[in-house]
Amino acid sequence: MATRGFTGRPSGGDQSERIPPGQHLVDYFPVLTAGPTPNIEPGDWKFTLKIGPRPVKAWNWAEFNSLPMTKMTRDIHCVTSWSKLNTAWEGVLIDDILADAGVEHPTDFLLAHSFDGYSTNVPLADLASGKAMVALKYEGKAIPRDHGGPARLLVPHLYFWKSAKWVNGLQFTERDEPGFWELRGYHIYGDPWKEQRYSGD
Ligand SMILES: Nc1nc2c(c(=O)[nH]1)N[C@H]1C(S)=C(S)[C@@H](COP(=O)(O)O)O[C@H]1N2
Ligand SMILES: [Mo]
Repeated sequence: MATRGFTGRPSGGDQSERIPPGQHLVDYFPVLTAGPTPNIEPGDWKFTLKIGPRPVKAWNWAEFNSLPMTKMTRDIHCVTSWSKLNTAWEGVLIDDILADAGVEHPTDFLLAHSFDGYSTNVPLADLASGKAMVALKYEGKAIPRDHGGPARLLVPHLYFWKSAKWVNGLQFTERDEPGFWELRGYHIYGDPWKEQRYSGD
């Protein structure tokens, strides 16, 4: 690739190479929520891991906060066409949640569930191996409530609807079961680089 000269771009390379097709860059942080924003006090917070209908482990806020913390800075891509670069998160890798529960690979698929009734499906391969986390902090601070605080899923390599806000559980499922938006016409997988916006894309 030809040198582009001293344009002051970050060492990550040309920014335009980081914007998937059909997306445009924003520098603010839009809020997108299907319903009202829930208010979850730490004392009411609980995160449950299930295999099918069977709960295998649950953590309260203090227990969850004592799990290993990992930082992750990633670009995010919303299906409504905005992308935001270098968003900085801190939280618990899905790998570390599964390890704490002593669960490895009961099935290939999961549903994430949220306090507002939202759900979204993600294959285990896209949650494990350091790819995804339950984030507890954004830009060094508690995640603002409208962005999913106190805790949200972060699956940055898929469209942002997969990053369930106010997440309160992960459930292994036998099959790839559509969640809230996937039942309403969004793509079952949602790879922004393949523009998998709607079912049929
Ligand atoms: N629980 C819950 N999570 C959710 C949503 C929602 O309505 N409820 N909206 C999704 C959609 S469509 C997007 S684009 C992102 C938006 O996250 P943001 O509001 O922090 O930008 O959250 C996703 N996670
Ligand atoms: Mo979205």
